[in-house]
Amino acid sequence: MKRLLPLMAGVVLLLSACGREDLSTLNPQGPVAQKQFDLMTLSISIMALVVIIVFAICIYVLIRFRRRKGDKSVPKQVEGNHTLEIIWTVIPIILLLILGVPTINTVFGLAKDYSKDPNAVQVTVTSHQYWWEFEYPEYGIKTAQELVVPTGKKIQFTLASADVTHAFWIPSIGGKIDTNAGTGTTNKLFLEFPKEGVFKGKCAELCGPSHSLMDFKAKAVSQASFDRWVAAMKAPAVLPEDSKIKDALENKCLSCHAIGENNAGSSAPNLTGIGSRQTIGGILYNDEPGKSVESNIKEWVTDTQKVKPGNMMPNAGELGLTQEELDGIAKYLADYKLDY
Ligand SMILES: [Cu+2]
Repeated sequence: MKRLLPLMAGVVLLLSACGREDLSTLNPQGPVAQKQFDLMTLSISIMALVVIIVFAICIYVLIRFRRRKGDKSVPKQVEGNHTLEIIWTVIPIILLLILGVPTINTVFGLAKDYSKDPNAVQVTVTSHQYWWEFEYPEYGIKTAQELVVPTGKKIQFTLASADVTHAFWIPSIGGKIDTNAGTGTTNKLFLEFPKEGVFKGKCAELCGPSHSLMDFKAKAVSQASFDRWVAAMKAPAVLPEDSKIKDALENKCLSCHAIGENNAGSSAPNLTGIGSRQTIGGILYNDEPGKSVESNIKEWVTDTQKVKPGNMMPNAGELGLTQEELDGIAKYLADYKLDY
């Protein structure tokens, strides 16, 4: 037992999702996740009840009717019993109804489409290897890796993929749903965030070598804060004062990335307000000891393949960025914060 303790402690840590944000479906933080959790609880309870009763009867029969020493007689042969047959047909039907009615109700309830609801916030999600793009068509803004949503509203997602199939999942809020590739079709999902906070999202469909690193954040804020964020996102970007850094940024970054109102490039994550994001690349935390937005941007750009193997971003060498340019761009981006 003593030897098993460390192993069990490890398993508990593993199962309790030891990251900083809750990545557990077992601790729902919104009504969608709550309904999914309730369904799980209901079906596991019913199944557990059936297992316990069946095993109890089995064990009882094995012991009570076992062949005793010296007993060579053939037991009474019984075939067919109407009462028993009715019982073991009716009980499963009742159990299936108890399981089926709420399941169908919830599944259809959660498939509701709020695309036309004027009170819902519309978000178009495009998944890429290995990052997430969030577009708010009503506001004309695009962001990446950090989804910002107001609390207390329905958030209607319309999802598709730019390359291979991924799946959008915020375990403690709800989901998941595939983002399909190449079919021209979109999937829909609505979620609700009753509480302010940061919730971790994951890609839930094996999509390549950095699949497990394809994290994102969902940041739920008050309506007033959300409105300030939208305004800040729409405000014109102030480009670096130093013309050398500005040129490097424009020529080497903005051909793929967009910043502020500069929407020239959009094949890579939108960088507007990247200085206020919690992570760089969705996985390098800016608030860890010894780390900062600036150091993480440098770490990322210096060797993008080391951070996220298989991703599409060229590294500093391939981009022909000098150390001075990299330092200047990292500092500029780190200072590019949004107030909201
Ligand atoms: Cu994936």
